[in-house]
Amino acid sequence: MDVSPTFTTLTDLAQGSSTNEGRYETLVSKFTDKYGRPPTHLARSPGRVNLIGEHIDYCGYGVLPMAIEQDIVMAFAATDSNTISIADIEEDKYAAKDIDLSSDWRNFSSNGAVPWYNYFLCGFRGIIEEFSILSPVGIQVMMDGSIPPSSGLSSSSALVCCSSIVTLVSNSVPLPSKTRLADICASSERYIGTQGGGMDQAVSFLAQPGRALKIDFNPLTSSPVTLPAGYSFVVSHCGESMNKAATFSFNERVVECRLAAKALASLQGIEWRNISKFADLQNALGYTLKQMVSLVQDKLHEDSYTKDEICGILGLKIKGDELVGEVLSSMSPQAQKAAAELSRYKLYQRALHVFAEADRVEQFKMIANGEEAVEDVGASLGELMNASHSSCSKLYECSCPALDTLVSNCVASGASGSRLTGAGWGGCSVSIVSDSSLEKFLEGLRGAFFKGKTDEELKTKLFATRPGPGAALCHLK
Ligand code: ADP
Ligand code: NG1
Ligand code: MG
Repeated sequence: MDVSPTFTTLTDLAQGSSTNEGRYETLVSKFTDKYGRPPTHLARSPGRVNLIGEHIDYCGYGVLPMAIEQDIVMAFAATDSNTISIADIEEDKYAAKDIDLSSDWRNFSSNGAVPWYNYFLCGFRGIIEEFSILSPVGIQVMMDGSIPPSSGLSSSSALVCCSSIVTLVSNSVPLPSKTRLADICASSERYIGTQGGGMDQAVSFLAQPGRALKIDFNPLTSSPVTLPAGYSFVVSHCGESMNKAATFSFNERVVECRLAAKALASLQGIEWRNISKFADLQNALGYTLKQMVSLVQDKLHEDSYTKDEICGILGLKIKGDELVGEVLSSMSPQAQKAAAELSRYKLYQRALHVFAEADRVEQFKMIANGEEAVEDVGASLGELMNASHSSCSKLYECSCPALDTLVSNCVASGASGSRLTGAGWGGCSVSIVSDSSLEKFLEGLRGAFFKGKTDEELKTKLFATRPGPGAALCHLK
């Protein structure tokens, strides 16, 4: 199955989105001004809001996101040069770049700040390696993004996914299935340095208008989830943002989860070298998620673990400093560096969050799809979202004071539930709000958390969202 839908007119490409009027025409004309000829195609990939299931995709557990209408769009054309020329319509923020394909462009290492075009190169590299394209053509690209960056709405993966379509089409490779593309992009985004899961790329390709998705991994599958009638999902921004690839926090959490899975395996008499993720361990034990929660409470202690203590649990007769090289050598250099610089690891708290959160995802799906009867669907989903936020904030420590304040404000303003969405440490919350409370909810936030903000500023900081369509390609005549 191709990336679908594919379109031949800009009007069709803009379907399902209220924010795109004139946007594609502007992008085409900016491309033409810069490169002296019109683009041959446009590609788009949406961002997403994750309704529940945070920091568990890379542990092997299912998540429940939906695509939003905000997206990354690229106008592009292949060239017979040996250069990728990439520009963004916000050129002051994202300076244009020419990448010589005969140079060492695969060297992604960066000290701190990550150049924005490296995300394009992730998608590009993923495709040329997967399809063994030995002499990739040059490409001219003009890009426009409407997803608030570094805010948990997955602007990075939208960029990587869009780049993969651009690379395929420019090199005349037939579009593979959406699940294959999602898998390729999940792997290739790791070139940026973060050891993420596959949620963002999967939903960007597989999204269905009007439906959230329950996405499972190994192998990648998705099934639609019905959202309750009479409720809206509202995204709001706490005012702080964080680039996950420029900081250690994201990789530190992945490392703690890997170490906790191996430590628990060893404590249960299972060969820890065969266990990478919590889901591997659960499969090996044949336990339910609730039994996994009890296992964590019984076997791990709340005090953080030193490297020496973990070596002892794993039966390794090495110095603590050698733990990372011995146990985490398959992780990215950036993740290994994050692991090495941590002196203590919170195994109990991270493990408890993951197993309980995975269980909340299952409950959310069953309640939303009417497979489990409850008195008040919106209230029950809201409770699960509140519990998820509390766990993210207290056990996983991936919130921040501004985000905690925003989430409390959302609940105080009448949301049935609210939680951070995406990786966290800043960025957005998502709230479930009954239609009868929506006006009061928006008023409450405008009058308190967002006091003093203009309507224009609020457009990207407070908006209701509906499940939108996935990635698309438009052939321009
Ligand atoms: P997110 O939660 O949005 O996925 P990440 O930290 O993973 O945040 O990635 C954000 C990065 O993606 C930005 O720092 C920037 O490099 C890149 N990016 C996002 N949107 C754009 C855009 N419109 N133009 C150029 N680069 C972008
Ligand atoms: P964001 O916040 O969009 O960068 C990241 C990961 C997801 C997932 C969430 C937390 C990537 C590309 N994305 O998302 O896989 O782990 O955090 O649930 O690594
Ligand atoms: Mg991201």
